[in-house]
Amino acid sequence: MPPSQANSNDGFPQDSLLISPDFGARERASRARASGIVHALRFLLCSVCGPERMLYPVTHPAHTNPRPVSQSITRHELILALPDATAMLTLHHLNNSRSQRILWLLEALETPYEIKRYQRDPKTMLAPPELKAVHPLGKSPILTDGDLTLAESGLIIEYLIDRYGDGRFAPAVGTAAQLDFRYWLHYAEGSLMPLILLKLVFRRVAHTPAPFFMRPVLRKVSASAQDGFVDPQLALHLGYLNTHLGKTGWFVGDTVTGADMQMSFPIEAAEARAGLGKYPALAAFLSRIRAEPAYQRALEKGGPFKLS
Ligand SMILES: N[C@@H](CCC(=O)N[C@@H](CS)C(=O)NCC(=O)O)C(=O)O
Repeated sequence: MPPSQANSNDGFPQDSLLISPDFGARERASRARASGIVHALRFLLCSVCGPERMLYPVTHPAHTNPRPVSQSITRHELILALPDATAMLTLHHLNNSRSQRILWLLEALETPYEIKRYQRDPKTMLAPPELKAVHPLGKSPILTDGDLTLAESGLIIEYLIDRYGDGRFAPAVGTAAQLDFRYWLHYAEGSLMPLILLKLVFRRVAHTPAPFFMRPVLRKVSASAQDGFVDPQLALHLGYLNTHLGKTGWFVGDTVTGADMQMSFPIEAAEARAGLGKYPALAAFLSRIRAEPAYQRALEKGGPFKLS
């Protein structure tokens, strides 16, 4: 039998298109060698530059302090190189809004800031037009820091922690926990909030003022959207969060981080719009964060906070 057709111990012909166990072992060994070399190089780099630089070979955008594209710098350096780090932080705060989570972080950081307040239109619940002068979408929160104007709460949390955190409220850069941390920053607005918003919208649809003959139709549309999609999806997500929080009580690690601040708003909104009776770890999370001194100071600063 030609060697190319000889069977391996596991019965795979050696010339098979299937990858034989032997091939897998060779490939793993070669990957391990390559990764060993990469680790050794990283170690050398690390001892010269520090661990953050090792893990973030990013290019620097062309602004105040341009560097050659090939030169690696840390995310922290990027943040510190942003223009005008000395100006006062201003939070553009809308009542009863996601901005409350940023107030909590600012209070926890104990860094000086000022609040500019905006009130929702009591009928439409929309922000007043003045907020559009700060950012074209006119949504809150918006943070200004010197020449910088930042929108999106997840970004604002990352920015504040990177620039003013001194290592607090987020896991170290380059660790797996930091990926978890960023996961929750994205998840809160990307996955959970859309469902909670749908819940609010379909609840309202049922009570929209309409001619009497339309009302049963609206109620039917509302009920079938909630029963057929929104409620089962919410149950899926809230169950997932309940299991996760059941472990340490916090979203990342065993202490409060910016991830808890970001997740606080959708969980407060879920309590108001769907109830947390079936999710004891979520209810316990709310009690835990409400006991945090910085959270309480943020409530005093932000004014009444009641989601419906
Ligand atoms: N994804 C954005 C959402 C911002 C947002 O929609 N904010 C709401 C308050 S919770 C708002 O400004 N609503 C008033 C409006 O839309 O006019 C974030 O996380 O910052």
